[in-house]
Amino acid sequence: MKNIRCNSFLRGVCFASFFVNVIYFFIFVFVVFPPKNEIPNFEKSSGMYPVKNDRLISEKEFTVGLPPVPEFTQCEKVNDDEKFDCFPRGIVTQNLCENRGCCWSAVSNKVGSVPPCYYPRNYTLYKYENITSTDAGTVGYMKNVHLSPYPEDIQCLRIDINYETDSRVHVKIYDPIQTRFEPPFPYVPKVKGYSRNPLYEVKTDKNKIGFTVVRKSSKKAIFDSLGVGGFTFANQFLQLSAKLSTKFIYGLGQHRNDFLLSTDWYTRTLFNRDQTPAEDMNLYGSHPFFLGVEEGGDSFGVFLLNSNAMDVILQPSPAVTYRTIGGILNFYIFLGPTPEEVIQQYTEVVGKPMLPPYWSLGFHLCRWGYNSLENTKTIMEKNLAAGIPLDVQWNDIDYMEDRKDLLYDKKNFAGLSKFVDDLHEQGMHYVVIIDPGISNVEAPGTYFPYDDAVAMDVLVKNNTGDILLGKVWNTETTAFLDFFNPDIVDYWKNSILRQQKEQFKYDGLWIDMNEPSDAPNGSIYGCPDDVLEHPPYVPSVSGGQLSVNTICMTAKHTSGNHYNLHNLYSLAEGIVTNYAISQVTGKRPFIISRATFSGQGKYTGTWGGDNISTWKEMARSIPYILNSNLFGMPLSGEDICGFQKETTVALCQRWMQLGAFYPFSRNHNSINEKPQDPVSLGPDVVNSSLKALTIRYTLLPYLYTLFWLAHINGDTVARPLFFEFPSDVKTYDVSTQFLWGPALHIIPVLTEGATKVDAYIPKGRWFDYYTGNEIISKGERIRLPAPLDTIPLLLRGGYVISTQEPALNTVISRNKNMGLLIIPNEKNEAKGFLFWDDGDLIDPYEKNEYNFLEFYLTENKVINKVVKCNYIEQTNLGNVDIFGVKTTVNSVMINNVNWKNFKYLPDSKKLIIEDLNIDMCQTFVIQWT
Ligand SMILES: *[C@@H]1O[C@H](CO)[C@@H](O)[C@H](O)[C@H]1NC(C)=O
Ligand SMILES: *[C@@H]1O[C@H](CO)[C@@H](O)[C@H](O)[C@H]1NC(C)=O
Ligand SMILES: *[C@@H]1O[C@H](CO)[C@@H](O)[C@H](O)[C@H]1NC(C)=O
Ligand SMILES: *[C@@H]1O[C@H](CO)[C@@H](O)[C@H](O)[C@H]1NC(C)=O
Ligand SMILES: *[C@@H]1O[C@H](CO)[C@@H](O)[C@H](O)[C@H]1NC(C)=O
Ligand SMILES: CC(=O)N[C@H]1CO[C@H](CO)[C@@H](O)[C@@H]1O
Repeated sequence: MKNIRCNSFLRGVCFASFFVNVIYFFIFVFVVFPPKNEIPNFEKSSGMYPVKNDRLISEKEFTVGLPPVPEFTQCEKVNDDEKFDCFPRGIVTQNLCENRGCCWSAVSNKVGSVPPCYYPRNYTLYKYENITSTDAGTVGYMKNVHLSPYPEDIQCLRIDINYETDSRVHVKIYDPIQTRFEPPFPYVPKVKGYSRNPLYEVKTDKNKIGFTVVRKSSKKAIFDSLGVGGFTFANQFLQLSAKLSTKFIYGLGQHRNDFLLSTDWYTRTLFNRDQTPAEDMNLYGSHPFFLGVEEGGDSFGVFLLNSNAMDVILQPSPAVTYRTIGGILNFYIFLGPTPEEVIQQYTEVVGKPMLPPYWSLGFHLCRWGYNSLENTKTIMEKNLAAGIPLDVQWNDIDYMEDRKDLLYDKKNFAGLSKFVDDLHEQGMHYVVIIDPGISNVEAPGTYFPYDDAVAMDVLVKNNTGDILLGKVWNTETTAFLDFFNPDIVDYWKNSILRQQKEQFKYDGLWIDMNEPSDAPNGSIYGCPDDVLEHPPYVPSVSGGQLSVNTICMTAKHTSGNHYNLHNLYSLAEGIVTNYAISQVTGKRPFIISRATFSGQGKYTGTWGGDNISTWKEMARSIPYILNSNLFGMPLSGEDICGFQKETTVALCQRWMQLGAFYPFSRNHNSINEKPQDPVSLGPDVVNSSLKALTIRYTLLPYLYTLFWLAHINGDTVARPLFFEFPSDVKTYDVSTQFLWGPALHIIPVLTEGATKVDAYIPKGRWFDYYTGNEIISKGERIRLPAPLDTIPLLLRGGYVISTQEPALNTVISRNKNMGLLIIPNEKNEAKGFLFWDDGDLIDPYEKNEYNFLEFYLTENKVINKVVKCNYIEQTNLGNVDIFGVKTTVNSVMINNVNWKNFKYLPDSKKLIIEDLNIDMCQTFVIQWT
């Protein structure tokens, strides 16, 4: 074997790196001086095309061959749980297996998915040329010494391990010679310097490929890939396995499975697909991030920044295997140690969630198939008349003229402009759907969206350089906007501006079908026979092929092939739409996207897609909401009462209650189903909706404050129990209950006919929201009453929750008095926060125009602390409810002055102080005896 050194390949690097540096310069300029609202960085020549390594192949064939047949000792006594699959596709025989240099054992001790063909202990395709460690991390070069079973092994690899922060290590394995595709966003801010005292150490070994991240405090290896599995880095097959320190794994979305993921040979496939939510399928979004929680509570997170189609396999060891079909292996590992801190650290990398406009936290009503403005109006007005709080009316594609983007149906929706103006008069808002595909068959000069798109050359091209044609909602065929094209920013902004000027002034956009979805599988001409369409390894995508229900992998965007950019399409659309709307309206944007990728939450919210109206789907919506929060997209909800199939009164009654506590709360229905807005379903649904939504509206200041903390710190809004009780193992698989922040425990009824719920209540002091009754839990299941019109809610001792008098919409409620719920813990202490601003301003943090207040309870005294009061509008405190006051109260003092308007309820042990008129921006003291 000729001894080739990585060195000899590196000669070209200097030259290549000149170009790379030029590109970095542009990116740098962009990032250091971002426009007010970040616009995406588009570089026409940023090396995003997949790189072929053809020129290396002939050389390689001289120097490397298949790995040797393993010696028996390398195969024996490998635990079934620790067998890593060496033959993931096709029918394997002993011969085929051993030809790959792998071990064969058809008989395993355990039935299941134990692979019969597995990697030997010493399987290695690469050898280090050198590896050097410093205080800041490690750099190593390795060369390919054996052929993998996949074409085009990358000859030379570099591993960079950087101790970026105390709680985050960055490990990047890439080709140092030829730049390979890396996602242009989410943009990860570069770290200056390095951590001198990290929570972790990273082990490498010059004889083994991989790395191990060890938590210093527990000495546990949380992610151990050193010599584990069959590390491979071929052009279209990149694989890395690692043993994990826990089998409690969450994330790897979007999925419709249990919140706690199975480690029983379970494959999660990530590839954005227009797919009705179903178990074990790749769905609308891709989030290559997981959270691991060890018994005892130590938590960590692993993010693979890679946008190509991939399988992620969990096996009982426990261990994880990543198999992706492009890009590089770019890992960020977060050390927590609490689950909440892991999410904060993850969102530092992918971007903190946007702050939604205040009105968007109200209730939303929508359906596909109102079919006319008249019907939209009638249904909306019936619900308003019934007292249902409603902030936002929506329309689906039926508002469009012939389902054409940016045009509305002037016959059936005549008067839309006035309708929207009237909504605004009443303090309501209006949102419409928009798709990324536009009709290409209109007569020239009659449809500006297509004419402009052609003129500005912002449409996706096919393999032969013509506009790629597919079919979505349009009557004929559809062309797709290229959201990776720098000129799309102007195109989209101008189109939205023109629609707003000439048609009607919507307040937000619903970006749908942006996987992107395309009915004909690829294009109306199919897709060319190409290695991008049919890679050597196809992840377990539904339909078996990448282009099913989407555009061809060979389709061309300005910055590369769809093969690499597919999962990023919705993120690109989200970034551009967020920018365009804020430019046009001058207000904080509201966008809901169906497809998502890591970092999406910085620009848009999301909803669960086209689910169906069943009790099971309603229950499954909770893991969906919790996962969205894990992925840094707290503004998420599911179509309340279900989208497809007919809902029932019993289901919708319970679903409206649960949906009142989705961070994004919208009732939405499919065409041809009977109406499912509360009033159309009758008094029981109205009754439940009124009660639950009134509570939502009362608690909106608390919810908004949680969104602020998410925006600033990367906190979750809707939270699994174990985020607050990480050392309580019994919380790890609870996904039928959840929390808003630390303090509100939501326990929906998920079974038809049930009027009680057996809920797991973690150890501590809790209070029933409705009765004020105290519940002291030792960490046990407790039966809670749940009459049909009631969703059980518990308040957690130790917190202060800010409230406001509810109203028909938030523009009205924002003028009303605020309140405080004071919920003491065992020590009779509590604390809480309130963030308040005008609710619509872009960048209140940067502009420093907001109020931030803290509240504290100690014994029989409540005080506030004014951290900031730069937003000048009355924030009047009208009433204070104190829970768990054990003895009768005789007097109340406000700022040392006697206050008569209070009552003490001996049954519920609640002290209610009323008719206050306190400016919360002044310090106050409330005491009672
Ligand atoms: C490691 O090997 C690479 C590739 O052969 C070479 O460019 C680099 O200078 C070497 N580094 C050290 C520290 O020897
Ligand atoms: C395989 O690895 C073991 C320890 O990990 C080592 O003792 C043995 O020599 C290796 N065998 C070969 C063939 O490299
Ligand atoms: C690209 O589109 C053109 C015109 O729409 C069509 O004639 C051609 O066959 C397409 N090429 C591919 C590879 O699909
Ligand atoms: C697209 O591919 C899927 C899976 O192979 C197939 O079921 C479906 O019929 C195809 N659709 C069209 C329009 O060809
Ligand atoms: C709502 O339901 C509850 C009990 O289920 C009942 O007591 C109450 O009268 C109902 N209210 C209305 C307005 O129907
Ligand atoms: C979890 C669940 O019930 N998912 C269902 C959603 O709807 C599709 C199609 O209607 C079913 O195939 C899924 O099983």
